[in-house]
Amino acid sequence: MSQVLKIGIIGVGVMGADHACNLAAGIRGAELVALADANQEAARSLAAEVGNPTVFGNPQDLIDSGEVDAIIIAVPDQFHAELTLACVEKGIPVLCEKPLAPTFAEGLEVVEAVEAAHALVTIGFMRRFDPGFRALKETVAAGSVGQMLMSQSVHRNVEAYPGQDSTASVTNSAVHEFDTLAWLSGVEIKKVQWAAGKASSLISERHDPQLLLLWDANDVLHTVLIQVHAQYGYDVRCELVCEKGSIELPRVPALIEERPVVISMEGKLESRYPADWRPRFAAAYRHELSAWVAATLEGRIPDEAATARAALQATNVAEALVRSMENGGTVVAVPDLATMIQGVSA
Ligand code: ISE
Repeated sequence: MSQVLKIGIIGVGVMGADHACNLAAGIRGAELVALADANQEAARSLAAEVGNPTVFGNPQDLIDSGEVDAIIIAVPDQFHAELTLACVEKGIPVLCEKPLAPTFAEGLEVVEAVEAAHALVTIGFMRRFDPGFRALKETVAAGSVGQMLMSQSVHRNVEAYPGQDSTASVTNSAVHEFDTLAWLSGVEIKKVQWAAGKASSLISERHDPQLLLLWDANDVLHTVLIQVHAQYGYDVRCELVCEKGSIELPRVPALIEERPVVISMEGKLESRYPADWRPRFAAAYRHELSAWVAATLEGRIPDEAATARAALQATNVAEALVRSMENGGTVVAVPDLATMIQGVSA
């Protein structure tokens, strides 16, 4: 592979455009050479902003073009598996947006293909590259706060994506927490329970908010409040309750790049919430891209990144929670991933 990684992006929606702008602004060792999207108008208009890469109307044409060394997949969740498989078949390294797939069955097929081919597939759980989440992990690992006993997370979006139901809050949004909590604690989630009470009257297609309970292999209880139609702003919180202290992320307003200060004036404390995840995780997305480009040039995936297998485990946890939801909130054991992977390939 050349010393410059020629990158193609499939999908020019919110995340495809974000990655394209980051690459165009300059990621060492990377060159954005192609975009693909059925929406040619959107693809051409993005291309004009990011250095005029070649525009393809069909993802497979980009994959077959021979013009790219690596591909970023940033399309709706239901197309992640098939496009990742198409890249694996061609031996093209991939950074695919999370989740690996909306269902375990689709994700399992990808993991088996990836592992059989020793393919370079990274899943974009970008919080692993966020300075705040990394500091949480490093602080726990340093040991002075003692063992982790519990954690409480909050994940809020301004408005739910239209046309989705309650399960999408778990499989598309809270799936971040399932990856993050396993990564932070170093062990897998073993048991889950879904709970909910009064729902917002502002949205009828799904139950919002929801409370998710997760027990890990050390019996640490993790709670996640997921609210995807919260109206006021994008808000992600995480507190780790440990034996000798507690560690938490600073409140979002202090972190976002567009307004990294809190103003006290005229008897008020003033700050702003971002409208979505891009400003909140801007640094994480840039670090993720830089690490992915550098590692891909060396023929590996970044050390901290989510592998296809780790991403499948997040979807495995999500499916257990959906089962709990469908059964009125029973406690559900998370099936053992290694057994299921062996079970299918045996
Ligand atoms: C969205 O798809 C993302 O990945 C965001 O990071 C997440 O916070 C949001 O809930 C998802 O819908």
